[in-house]
Amino acid sequence: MKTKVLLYNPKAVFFDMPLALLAIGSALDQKKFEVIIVDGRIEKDPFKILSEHIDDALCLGITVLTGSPIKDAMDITNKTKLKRSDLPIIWGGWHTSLFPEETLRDEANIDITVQGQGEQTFIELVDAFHDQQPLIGIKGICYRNDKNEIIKNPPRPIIPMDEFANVNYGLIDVEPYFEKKGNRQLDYISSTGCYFRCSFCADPFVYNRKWTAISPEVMVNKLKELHKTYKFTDLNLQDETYFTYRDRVIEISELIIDRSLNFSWAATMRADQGSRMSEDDFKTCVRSGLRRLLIGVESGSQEMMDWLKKDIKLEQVYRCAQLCSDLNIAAIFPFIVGFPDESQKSIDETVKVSRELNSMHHNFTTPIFYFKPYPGTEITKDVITNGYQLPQTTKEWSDFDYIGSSGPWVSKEKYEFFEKYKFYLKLAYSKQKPIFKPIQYMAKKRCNKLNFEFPIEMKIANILLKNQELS
Ligand code: B12
Ligand code: SF4
Repeated sequence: MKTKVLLYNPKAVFFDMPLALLAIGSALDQKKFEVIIVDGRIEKDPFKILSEHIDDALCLGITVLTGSPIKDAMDITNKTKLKRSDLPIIWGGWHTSLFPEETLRDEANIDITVQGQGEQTFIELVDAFHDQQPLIGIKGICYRNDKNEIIKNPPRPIIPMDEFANVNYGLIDVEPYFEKKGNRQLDYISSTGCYFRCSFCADPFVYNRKWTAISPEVMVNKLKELHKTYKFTDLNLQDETYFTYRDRVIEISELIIDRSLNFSWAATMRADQGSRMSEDDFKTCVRSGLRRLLIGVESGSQEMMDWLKKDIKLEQVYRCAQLCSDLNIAAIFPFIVGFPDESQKSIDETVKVSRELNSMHHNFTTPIFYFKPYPGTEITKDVITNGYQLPQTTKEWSDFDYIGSSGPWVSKEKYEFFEKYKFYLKLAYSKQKPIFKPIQYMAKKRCNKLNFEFPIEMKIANILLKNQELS
């Protein structure tokens, strides 16, 4: 009889496959353990499903991002403990990588937190529970000892991804994800970590600027198998920086072409990496199915980019944009505004560059986010020194909402300006039906003059969208 291991993905927006749980669940010895993944985003009553297994499970592992997913993770944790107080509950993922001890300090029902890459750590934890061994030597965890003291074990150095077992998508039913996404898009992760040092990003803290990836041959063999089994039409590469090594990306693309694997794919690219690739390299990617890139710009001001330690030049962004436009590759160029003490000049430059990029191709978008201090980043340390108070407890972190809102550094006027600008920018340069051409023409004029007075089109769109929601 196999021993049951329960895994839970909290409720969240969007329906990306639970790659973290697939990774740690697949790493376990499948002959010894029965891995049960429950996804709060897919199931109507996830706790009901978990309840059916709690009595004879070995442990429950939950993956946790900072923000609202903590609420649901806490709810499931507390309900599980009520049902079975001796079941070890482990939280892993980005939040507990950034707050290892604090999470245990605040929440008595969580027994262990995991930091960084989780596969090997989870193998060792599950074996320790199974064999009733102590947790003392397990790297990359934080736990309570017999005296109820919180102990933080040494970190676990990143392990090459090729050393782990293949990810077993059979641990989930992929069809509900395809259905929710509206297409047969498979999420996949081919690398972990990032070598860079952007000061607004948590990655350098969690992975210590290390990077590891699945080698091309192994990856494409796996993709071939997955393609045959799931007949996906699009591959969503969730890597932080898929284009870290040009040679690896080209080898993967050539293998996809050689094996006649017929699907499109999307990935994240840094502009410096892209600008070092030749046009032929881009063409090879397109022939292998590349349909969309996400290229973080963050700011239209080179000075601001340098302050963010982005290590990218604006010319590199434009070179990538030109190649994408020429080769008909869709592109998303995200920006951030509202950094502490950001000058009007920097904001103006972001407006200018986002408009220019948007106008280069109807399939280019430039989402503009407001800066919010993410835990663990260098800028966050600065804003704390200058008096900003971050949430203090796990409960407060669960109320911290990144999406849509801005920090105190954005005035009401600026916020309103950007909300209007974003609306008109999208309208001005995206593909529109002929009937909307006159409105599109007006939107372009507004964006060129930055005149958003009497935003009648925006009001009508809001009314229409509201009505749509109600129906
Ligand atoms: C898919 C994704 C999402 C999905 C959520 C997926 C889900 N499962 O719920 C969606 C689209 C909803 C999302 C939203 C957001 N995301 Co997001 N997202 C990602 C992305 C691109 C991939 C995550 C993934 O699957 N990785 C692959 C797996 C294998 O890696 P992993 O999750 O790190 O898991 C490993 C370890 O962490 C550990 N582990 C993880 N869980 C567990 C659990 C246990 C029990 C154990 C033992 C180990 C363990 O082991 C795993 C294998 O090594 C990452 C970037 C990245 N490449 O990781 C960003 C990332 C996680 N997102 C991030 C952010 C900032 C956001 C947003 C705030 C973005 C925004 N501005 O809108 C929002 C809001 C999040 C929220 N609060 O709701 C940050 C993390 C911030 C944080 N502190 O949590 C990341 C790292 C991007 C970044 N560099 O800034 N995101
Ligand atoms: S923003 Fe991207 S490139 Fe910069 S450190 Fe984070 S993951 Fe790396």
